[in-house]
Amino acid sequence: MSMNMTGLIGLAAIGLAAAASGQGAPALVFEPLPYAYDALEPYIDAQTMEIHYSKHHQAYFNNLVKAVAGTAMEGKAVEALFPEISKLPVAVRNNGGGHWNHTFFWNSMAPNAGGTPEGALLAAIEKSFGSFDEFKKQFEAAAVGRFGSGWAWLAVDANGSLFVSSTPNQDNPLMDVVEKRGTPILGVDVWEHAYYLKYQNLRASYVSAFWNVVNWPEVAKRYAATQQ
Ligand code: MN3
Repeated sequence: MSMNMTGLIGLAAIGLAAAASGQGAPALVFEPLPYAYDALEPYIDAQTMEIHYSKHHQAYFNNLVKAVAGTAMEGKAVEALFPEISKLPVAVRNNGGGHWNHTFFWNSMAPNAGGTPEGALLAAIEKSFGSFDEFKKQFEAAAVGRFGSGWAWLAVDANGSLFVSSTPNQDNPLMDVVEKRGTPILGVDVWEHAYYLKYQNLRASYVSAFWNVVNWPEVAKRYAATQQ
């Protein structure tokens, strides 16, 4: 009985992956959260994590799968769509951004993290911003100053230099619709759904707490990948 159930679930999962890609290769994957819902307590509370991941992110993913089904976009990695997102349906921009940004965000954080970056990443931050503290100030200002819903980013431009920016809604620096394009290496979600249960209207307190969960080794890996 349990083997049959497992087999059925496995088949259903393969069917979904095939339907999403159109080629049998799972181009769109709703990855498991890389830690438990309560792993980032007390900075990000378990209830917020659970709703954010299992309701908000899941909905972006489901709507993205629907938006690309039966089109030439099916089977493509979502980030492959961003350089020409201005020409694609708004549902792909919003839900493709929503899916990619959240996957990126979950992996930007880790339990027992925070502290300061090291090595080449720290050197690049100091070169572009003067100091780590000055970078934090600019990143917080971008996050707190974003009017309405959106994101703040640390990204690498075409010359390999770091910059801070913010984008509205589910846009990100990989898209051809943003003011300054680049490859993001850190991002923070400043939609109210990311912090309202714990911080209410105090977005600045949430952003300031975010530093305690930043996964700097992962950010450093992303930075190194842009320098090759
Ligand atoms: Mn969100």
